[in-house]
Amino acid sequence: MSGDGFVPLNFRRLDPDEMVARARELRADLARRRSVREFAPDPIPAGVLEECIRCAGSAPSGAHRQPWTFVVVRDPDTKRRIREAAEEEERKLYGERITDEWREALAPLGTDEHKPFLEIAPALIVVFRRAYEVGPDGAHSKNYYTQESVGIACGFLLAALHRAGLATLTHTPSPMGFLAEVLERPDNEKAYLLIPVGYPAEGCEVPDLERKPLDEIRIER
Ligand code: IYR
Repeated sequence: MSGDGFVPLNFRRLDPDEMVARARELRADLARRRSVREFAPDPIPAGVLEECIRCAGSAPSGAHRQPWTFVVVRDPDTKRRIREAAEEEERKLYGERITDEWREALAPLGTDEHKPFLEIAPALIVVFRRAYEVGPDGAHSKNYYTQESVGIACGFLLAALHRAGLATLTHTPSPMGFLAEVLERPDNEKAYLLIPVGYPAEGCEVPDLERKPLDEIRIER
């Protein structure tokens, strides 16, 4: 079917051996990705984040509404304000709101209310979910499956940043309402994920975690 807003699909079949080899290569590369909480302050080479955000923007989305905005924060003063607001929320979380069960679950990660990486990382990518759109006349139009769409886009983004040689953290200070305030985002944008990005600090260590083997995550029918 051509015309009517349709174009031919750009697709080529691969040899079976090449299919497995490509899948294995990506798997081995992504297996090395780890969430990092200690960053070096070195700046990110020009153009890298832009290409990675284009990659995120290629994700599928409900009714192709592309319901995402990626705010790149490199300004030290803005990073400081984000750190201060995040630490204020996290102090309440670790001090009062956290349950014993949650505290135990987090213990192996060694996290606490101190978030110096929010200032040290050369960039923070703050991902916003566009719950709806606002037309020029102020009328609201619906977006669809925004949680799923933005989640998939974040997956693309994390994979792209890793492939480009950068370390990331998926950080979810809770509640995250302060991010829309600090970054002066409109009411239709809801903070979804805060991703510090950069090079890992010299000597950076990460928790000794294992991934579930295939036979625990895959079922064939
Ligand atoms: N947002 C807090 C707590 C936290 C929660 C989960 I679930 C984690 O996997 C890691 C941390 C913090 O960032 O410290």
